[in-house]
Amino acid sequence: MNDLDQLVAAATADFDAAPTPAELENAKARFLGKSGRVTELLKGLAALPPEQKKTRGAEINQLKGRIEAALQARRERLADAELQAQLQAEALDVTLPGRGRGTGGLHPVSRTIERIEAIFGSMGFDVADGPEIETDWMSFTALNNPENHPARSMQDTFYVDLKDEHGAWLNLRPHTSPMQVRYAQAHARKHAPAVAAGQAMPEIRVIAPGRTYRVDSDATHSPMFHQCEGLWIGENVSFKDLKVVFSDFVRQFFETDDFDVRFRPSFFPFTEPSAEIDIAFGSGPLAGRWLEVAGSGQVHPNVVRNFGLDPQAHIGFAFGMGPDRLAMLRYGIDDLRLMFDGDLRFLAQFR
Ligand code: 2NL
Repeated sequence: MNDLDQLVAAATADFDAAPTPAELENAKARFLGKSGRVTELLKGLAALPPEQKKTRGAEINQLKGRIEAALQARRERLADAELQAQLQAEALDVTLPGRGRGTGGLHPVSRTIERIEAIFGSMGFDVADGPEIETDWMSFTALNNPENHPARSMQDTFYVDLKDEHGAWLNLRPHTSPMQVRYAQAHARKHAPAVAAGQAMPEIRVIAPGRTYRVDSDATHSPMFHQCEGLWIGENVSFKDLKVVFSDFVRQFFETDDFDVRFRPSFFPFTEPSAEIDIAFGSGPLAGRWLEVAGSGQVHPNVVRNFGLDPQAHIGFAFGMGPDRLAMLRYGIDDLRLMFDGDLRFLAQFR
């Protein structure tokens, strides 16, 4: 091995020992840099006689080429190693199961209202909608509430700091009845020409579910709660129809035939006669206890008149129930406040 071969071997060893690209560049400088060993050899040419210069020069250039090739080979190996290390570090196991995405769900009260709508829908009932801020006439007067009835008081009803065109304060509807009044009025207007021409008016069959507001707050009362009222008006709609419709609703809602229904005399200004509807299951965790599930009655003639209809020709019943309480009974929830706290530990159970 001559001195030039030794130099190539030394450079190759030096390059191969460099662990990083930066250290490889330092090693390169030691051989190919301004005062590197190959550069020193080239400087040495000047001292040689002209006949040796040519061959020695060619040898040194060849040596330089071999060292550069060794350098390039090491560079490529280092770059390759770096790429491999990076791929290793960023490795993804595409076979791992995903973390999944959180799924939401309908609130138990929304689910209950959807069930009520579906069941009454199957019995031909339409679904009414309407404003939550109401006039005094819609919330109280139309429903036969006397002018001095306590329900109208600031203690019982939330008022809005705005007056209607008659100078009466607007209120947050204390029940969903105003939606039915609006629905019945629109129905009466729509069919008035046909009725005037002696034709029969199509029956009114509607339910009105939605948010309602009363000044009341404890374990069993929330200032915002839900109601679902129902109204069926025709030429000959009786309490018997109410009993059939409501019993069928209970059967479908609770998915059981094993219950009794009882109508207990009561009083509401908007119905006469009036009754509370109680049910008692024959089996299950609530078996044997009478549970009050709705208020009901034959719509008062004054209210039928306020619909824009003749109480001599149109008769029917109405009922009102609380989806919040129905949801509690169906799902076995014991505190109303859980319904409106928005606690995900509670809500996630209904996904
Ligand atoms: C209750 C009482 C009831 C009604 C609601 C009603 C609506 C119109 C006309 C006549 Cl537009 N009545 N609704 C009737 C009787 C009882 O609900 O305790 N609800 C939870």
